[in-house]
Amino acid sequence: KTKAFIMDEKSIKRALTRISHEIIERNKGIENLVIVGIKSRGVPMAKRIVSIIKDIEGETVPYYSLDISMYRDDVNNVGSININEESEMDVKDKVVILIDDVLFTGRTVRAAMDAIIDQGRPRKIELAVLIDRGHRELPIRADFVGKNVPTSRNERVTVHIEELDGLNQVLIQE
Ligand code: 3GP
Ligand code: 5GP
Ligand code: MG
Repeated sequence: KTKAFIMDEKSIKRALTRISHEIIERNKGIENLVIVGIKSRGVPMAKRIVSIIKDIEGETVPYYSLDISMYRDDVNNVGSININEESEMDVKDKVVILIDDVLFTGRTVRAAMDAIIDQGRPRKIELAVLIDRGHRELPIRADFVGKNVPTSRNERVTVHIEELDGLNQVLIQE
């Protein structure tokens, strides 16, 4: 059951544009930046951010996809990191920007940081999320947030991204 509409296509676009500007500003440019999208919906978001950064800075930042669904501490530890771009992630001495749709307990991000650090020692890791819904179980926070959405634990934030779902919107459901 839908409880509230949180973002439409335009507000998602504005949020990703703002986040792209903030990433560039915070890092004083795009030198040594690497963008990593986390599993399904973080991946098209990462691609959009790369494309917005290209429009602003004129260069394509290297980007990768990370599937940590089997890497979490609360799911069984079968399988491993799946990096589905052609090359290995080159993160050594880079500033890695992790991108995900929803930040909740923080366990996904913790697993993602583990996976990345296994590939090499980044100079810094920063986190960008479209929605922060609260309820952290680890000392993790996002550097760039599209929208803070207070939720109760049993609610679900549904994120629809055009590339996967055919439309762009964020809703709260229970
Ligand atoms: P995503 O992989 O595109 O991010 O976590 C797997 C999928 O389940 C996520 O899609 C997310 O959209 C959806 N999901 C919805 N509510 C929850 C939730 O409370 N926890 C988790 N882990 N996933 C949720
Ligand atoms: P965490 O690991 O922080 O608990 O959850 C983050 C991951 O789980 C994100 O990748 C996200 O896809 C998914 N997730 C957790 N809660 C929600 C939610 O309410 N809505 C959606 N769409 N995804 C969620
Ligand atoms: Mg996600």
